[in-house]
This record gives sequence, C-alpha cells and structure tokens, in this order.
Amino acid sequence: MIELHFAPTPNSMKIVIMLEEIGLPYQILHYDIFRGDQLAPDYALIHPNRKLPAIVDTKPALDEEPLPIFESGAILQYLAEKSGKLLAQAGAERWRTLSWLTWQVASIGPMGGQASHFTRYAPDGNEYAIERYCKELKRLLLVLDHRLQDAPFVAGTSYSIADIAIWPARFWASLMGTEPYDLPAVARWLESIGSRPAVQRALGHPDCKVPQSYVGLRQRLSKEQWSNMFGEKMHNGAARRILP
Ligand SMILES: N[C@@H](CCC(=O)N[C@@H](CS)C(=O)NCC(=O)O)C(=O)O
Repeated sequence: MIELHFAPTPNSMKIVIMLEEIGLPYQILHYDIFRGDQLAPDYALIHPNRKLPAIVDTKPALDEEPLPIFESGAILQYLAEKSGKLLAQAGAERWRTLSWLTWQVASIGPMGGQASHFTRYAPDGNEYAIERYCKELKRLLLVLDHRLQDAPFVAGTSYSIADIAIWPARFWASLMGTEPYDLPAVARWLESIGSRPAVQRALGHPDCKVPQSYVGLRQRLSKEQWSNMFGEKMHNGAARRILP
C-alpha cells in the first residue's frame, strides 16, 4: 500500500496520475496547506522540507520498515522502478526521460511556482516579478513546444514519468494568461495525455477536488493562512529539528 500525502495542487496530482497508471493500491491523506497541516511536527519525519506531495511505501521491496519518499521527481522514479513501468530500464530513452523530469522539477516547476505566487498571492505592486516569472514560464512552454514538435512524448516515442511530471503545468499556465493551447504541439500533447483513462480517473477522484482558495488570481488570504504558507508559522516550522 502507498500512502500519498496530498494537497490538491499540480505537484500532488502528478502522483495520483502515476498511481492510477501503474495500478498500485494507494490511500490519499489530505492536507490543507492553507490551514498549515504540513507544519504538524511529525510530518517533518516524512518530508523534511514540509511540502506536498510525499509518499510512504508501507511494504518496500528491500526494507522491512515503511519507507517515506519526498520530492515529486524522486517519487515518480521510485514508483516507476517499483512497478517496472513508464521509465525505460536503460538506453537513450531512459536518460531523455530523466533529463525532462529534472527539467520539470528544476525549471518549469519553480518558475511556474513563482509566477503563481506573484500573480495570485503576493501583495499588489510586484509588476517586475510578475513580468519576469510569467515571461520565463512562457519561454519554458516554448521550449516544451519545440521538443514536442519533434516527438510525440517528451522522452521520444513512449509516454513516461516525464510526461506525467510536466502535464499538470496546464493548471497554472492557463491561470496566468500563458495559454498553453496557443502552442500547437503542446496542445496536441496535453489533449492526448488528458484523454488517457488513468488521467481521467485521477482528475475525477473524489479526494482530488480543487477548492477555490487554490485557484484564481489575486487571492486574499487571511493572516493565519498567509502565515502558514509564506510567513512566520511556515518559517518557524523549519526552525525546529524533529527527532525520529
Ligand atoms: N519540488 C517539490 C515542490 C513541492 C511544493 O512546493 N509543494 C507545494 C504545493 S504544490 C506545497 O507543499 N506548498 C505548501 C507550502 O509551501 O507550505 C516537489 O516537486 O515535490
């Protein structure tokens, strides 16, 4: 059984899609990140950086102990290796998959996250930051489009964990006026992945509904929500060392 520590955001949705694709049994444990559920002391033992998603494999292959894994890229690789699906075992396709997976977690993910922060949560008057991150997001989507003009999937001929990692970009790209459907190859790829039965099951999963506070531009957070997500409570959470 895989326990999935989940918030209804693109990073957690990658893992729901993957679990639906490979057919491993899983249980979703829901976190309200605005309420600060991720700051509960014990969660640091699963995810030292206190973000979502994380998983706990209650029956790992080699260890007797339940195995926690954090960072969506590492979780996708772990589940691919455990199931023997969606990551080639060797050769060029494997390395293209890992290159594009790393591009997602190191480039379009963080840039999209900053674009999302400044367009949705930051106080007004951050025009420079909004322009910088939205422009960079658009540039990265163009890089993706060029790749997808040459191949049906990012790693080449086969659907892989790299496609699963990048596909949820559609959530925030369209929110920020960087409409990915304007890019023809990206649009074709978004639709082909979006119509997969596993992706449809993930999107329709009753535990994956997205509340209004997670979407929409210019959100107004309460002081408590702000502190949990970006302020003092979030920083204090990292300041404490939690012993196993
Ligand atoms: N690099 C991480 C990013 C995780 C991340 O930033 N998760 C967000 C939700 S999408 C989160 O937990 N935010 C809550 C917070 O920052 O306190 C991954 O790929 O797993």
